[in-house]
Amino acid sequence: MRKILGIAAAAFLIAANGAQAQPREKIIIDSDIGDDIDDAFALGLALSSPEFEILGVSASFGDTVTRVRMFDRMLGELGRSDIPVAMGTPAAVNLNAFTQRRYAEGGTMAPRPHPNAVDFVLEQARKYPGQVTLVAVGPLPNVGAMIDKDLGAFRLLKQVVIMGGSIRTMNDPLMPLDSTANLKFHEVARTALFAHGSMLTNILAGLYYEWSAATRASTPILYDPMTLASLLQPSLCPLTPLHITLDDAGNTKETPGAPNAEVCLHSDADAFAQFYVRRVTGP
Ligand SMILES: [Ca+2]
Repeated sequence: MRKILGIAAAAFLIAANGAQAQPREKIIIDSDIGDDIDDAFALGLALSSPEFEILGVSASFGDTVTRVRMFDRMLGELGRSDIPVAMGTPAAVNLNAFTQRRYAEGGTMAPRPHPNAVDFVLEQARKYPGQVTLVAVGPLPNVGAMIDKDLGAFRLLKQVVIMGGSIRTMNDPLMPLDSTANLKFHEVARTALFAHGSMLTNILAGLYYEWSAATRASTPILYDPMTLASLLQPSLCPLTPLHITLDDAGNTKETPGAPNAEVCLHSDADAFAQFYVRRVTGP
């Protein structure tokens, strides 16, 4: 169930109307990095985008211990150990294979503290009220825990951009109309990216081959980077205002009412792939 769904907090709607010039967008990426390959590609896009000030990243869902190791190694190898790495509560349940475990466990980075993910995000929201965009590209136990812990602080976020949910699914939440399922990263784009030869593209290439060996797949689908790309270039994934509610089974439903979310219903795969390669290989 993969789909981009941007949920705007009330504070975001007010801030958007104000449209004040901001030099850089403060973001935090909450991610299940290490399972599918697209989280690493999302981090790569964020690190390649001067429009973003990355306040931190946080590991969510399942084996968060190994996820923070992967974050530490990637950020360390890229000279960005200044970016805090927060850790969500580890859970024994992880339905997905950790396909990039060898890389994650192979780092030799010096140990550093990992703040609690929930506390870290809420602290940043309080510190920069109305300025922080939370980008959630994995399952949402961290986000749920933030809401449970301090809804008032959570509402201080500027917006929450989520890769998740399903809309107009014909009563089958496991087979959604997926606005990002077409984002296949084909060989031409991969070759252009991996031939670039920077530290970042070399890391992404290595992760890709590890993921490919583990999954026996060759064409990744870059769901997660679209969350960031949609912030950088909104035309790649135009947003439709909808009123969204959750039913008791956790399904997102389009219901009558004033819009409370902006939802990407369609995306342009070729334009996205070109944008991604251009951005990550750019100056
Ligand atoms: Ca993910």
